[in-house]
Amino acid sequence: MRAKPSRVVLLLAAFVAGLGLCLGAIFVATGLAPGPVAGTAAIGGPFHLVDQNGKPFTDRDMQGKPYLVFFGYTHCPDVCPTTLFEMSQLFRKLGPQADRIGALFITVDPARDTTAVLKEYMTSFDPHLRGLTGDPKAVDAAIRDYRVYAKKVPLEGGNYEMDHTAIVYLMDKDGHFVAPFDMRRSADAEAAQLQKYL
Ligand SMILES: [Cu+2]
Repeated sequence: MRAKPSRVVLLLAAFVAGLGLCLGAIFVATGLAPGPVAGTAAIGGPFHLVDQNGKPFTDRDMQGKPYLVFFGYTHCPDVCPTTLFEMSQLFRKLGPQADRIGALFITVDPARDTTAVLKEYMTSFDPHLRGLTGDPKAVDAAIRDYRVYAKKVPLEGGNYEMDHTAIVYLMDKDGHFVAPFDMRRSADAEAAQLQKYL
């Protein structure tokens, strides 16, 4: 285990800066303050992936449910397992409402994260959490559409880690990006926010 909080903070800062630039561009282009639709349209979108059971899974499968999206990879030493563990606590807190809310873990490492690897990995977490992988091109498209940063970092011995954006995205029932979802709160506070989007 090797902690890299500074890296995560940097990635978060890069994302926020990118979002700021993006909103700024919209502001300049339209001459209007960005509204909720104009400002959020650039994050997320249709995707065509495969879940941990090998079934095709697209954004349409989430229609009618608010959902969380988190990008990562199963070999991640710290950030991913921690985030998925916290998400599992949140889903336990939601009780029966958890069935009306989704959570997607999309791999940034489809070469290693096959459906079989994801299936085994996801057994460690709440069953409402769904692991998604797929054709590398389809995964790349999702990474791009969510403006995720993901980069291979070679390790000694031929292995590698992935540096990646560690943001949890909150999407509404229509699949529109709402805001980054703050996982540093209590599960109660997180659940209260999600319930507003049911
Ligand atoms: Cu990770």
